Amino acid sequence: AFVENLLKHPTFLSNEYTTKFIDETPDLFQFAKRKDRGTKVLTYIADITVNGHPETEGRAKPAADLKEPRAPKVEPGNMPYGTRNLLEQKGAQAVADWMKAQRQLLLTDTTMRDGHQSLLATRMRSIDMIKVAPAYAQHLNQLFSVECWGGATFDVAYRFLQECPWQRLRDLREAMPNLMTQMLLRASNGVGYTNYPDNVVQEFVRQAAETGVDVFRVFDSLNWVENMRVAMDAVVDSGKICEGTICYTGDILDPNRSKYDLKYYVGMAKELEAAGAHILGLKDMAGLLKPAAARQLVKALKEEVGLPVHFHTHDTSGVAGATILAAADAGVDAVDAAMDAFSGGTSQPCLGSIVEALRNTDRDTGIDISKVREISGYWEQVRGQYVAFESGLQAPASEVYLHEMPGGQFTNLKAQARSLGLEEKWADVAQTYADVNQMFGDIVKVTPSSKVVGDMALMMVSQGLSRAEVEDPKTDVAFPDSVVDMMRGNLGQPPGGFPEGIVSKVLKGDAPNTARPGAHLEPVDLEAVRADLSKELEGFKVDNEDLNGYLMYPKVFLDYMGRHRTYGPVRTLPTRTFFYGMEPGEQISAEIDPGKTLEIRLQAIGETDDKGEVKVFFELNGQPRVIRVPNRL
Ligand code: BTN
Ligand code: 3PY
Ligand code: ZN
Repeated sequence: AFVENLLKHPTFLSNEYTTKFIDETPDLFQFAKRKDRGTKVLTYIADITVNGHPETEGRAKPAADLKEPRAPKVEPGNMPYGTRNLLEQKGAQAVADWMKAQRQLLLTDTTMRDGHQSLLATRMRSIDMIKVAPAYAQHLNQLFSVECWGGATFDVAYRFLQECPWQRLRDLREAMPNLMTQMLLRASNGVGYTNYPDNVVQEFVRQAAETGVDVFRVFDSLNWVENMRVAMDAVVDSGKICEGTICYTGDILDPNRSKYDLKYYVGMAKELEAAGAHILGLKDMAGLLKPAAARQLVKALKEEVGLPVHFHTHDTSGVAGATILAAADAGVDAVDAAMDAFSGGTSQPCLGSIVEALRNTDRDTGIDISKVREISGYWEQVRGQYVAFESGLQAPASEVYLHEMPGGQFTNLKAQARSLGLEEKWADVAQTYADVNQMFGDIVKVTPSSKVVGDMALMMVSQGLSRAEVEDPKTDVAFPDSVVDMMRGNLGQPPGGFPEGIVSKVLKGDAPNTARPGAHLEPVDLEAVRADLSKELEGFKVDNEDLNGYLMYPKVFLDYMGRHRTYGPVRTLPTRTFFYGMEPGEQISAEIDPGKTLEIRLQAIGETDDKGEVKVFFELNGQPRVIRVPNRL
């Protein structure tokens, strides 16, 4: 009944489920608090079994006979030396020096972050990562790093997976003590979509370093180094590795696209070096860097900058593997790849194939390919559990050179266009996205600037507006909020600024702020926020991780906390159970604490009674339990 009350509560339904809800309905929360965690988890399973999960409704379902993924076995005790040991013993600069001295091409595995962010809408759950982490530690100790945090994974964990992103990081860190973890940080935008006050960014970095991030890839969505300094300084102060990153856009081979030429990138690299980066990141988020261009660019960066270079790309076009090999030839120090089963398409190129392509060459990675196959076999089983989130992109897309959408956005925007009834107009959306980019002055498109371009393009296509009409001072245009925000200067400034004409049209003549946004944001009183939050949560002890989650995403965090009180530690459920509930006769286990395991059997599902409720019959550790949930179907 509690769940029903909660879900039918007008505040919950009205989408204004903020802190007020908790203030005004303390009885509900008291009730939730009194229940033990076993009952909460059963309540979740019962609800999903009866009503389905909102996120998988109407989507493809995994085959009924698909088994729970089994991770490769590891020998207890054997923990080979890895890059994390070097970082711990000698520090960040020593790791950078070591990178430059290596002949083998160093690899970062992105499966646990960009791989699933780009292929499965970021929906991979922690349990599927944590199960295989010991195999990484034992068998893939040659990896440079494991990218497993940041980007979109932070808010998706709270928002859609009902789990704490900090706990994921802590668990992975513990399971792979010899490997460096890596995160993607959007500089002043943290892991969000907007500029945060400087002290919020600093506090976030401090906490991420403390909980377990070793390598911070820091980028700015407009390539504005000025707006990266606060985050970069915070990383350097934490003692961890600062990968100051260039976002690659345009085409250095195209003489008509001279804004982002070789000179531009070398200049930015030098700025990042001067700003204190240990490593230079080269982030090709859309997969636009062509093999011949990679050869030129990497060669120039290696000659003119003293930093090791770490290259990241996406295989949307299908030729990213060739670009990686060209970059390797030109002397790149490290590259990103995804495990075979999570590679290709809008994700990274295939890790196993890069290992094989370089075998017996002077850039041989030294990685044990049989272990790659074994671990990728696990990932293949994992991917099968998430068919509901597959994008359906079947083939490489040369179209990416037209629109320049980042890997994570491409399939996302396609789905958004579909939901707006614009599926047949996709070619139009792609062209309009390119037009908007030119109208905004040819900017870097990566979260959050890519979202702004996407919002504008969808608005134009759905309203049938052309670029000329938008730019015509006589046409009245209702610009999306994100566009207004960006033109005000709230994401910072692109090289050369935004074109005056579009700025004055969007801002209706108001003056933009062209200074660094963080310069005029008041610092947040962290302890006051902690005290308020604790009060909102009825005395719940707000630790630093919770506080940082709330500072990035206040509403998302509070919604997560509200559901957590009702459903408990659902992150420990198998993925199939989490998204689809259970079948009568099925038995699962969930380790809710180390050594405390719930053995759960679903016995039967009753009829819906006259109050619209269903009784669901379980056995919990051998004891019969009946849970009542509303039938909302
Ligand atoms: C979300 O998608 O908002 C998070 C997933 C949890 C939602 C729970 S699942 C059981 C209950 N039924 C719903 O429709 N929402 C909640
Ligand atoms: C992110 O910011 O999430 C990205 O992956 C950008 O490429
Ligand atoms: Zn990426």
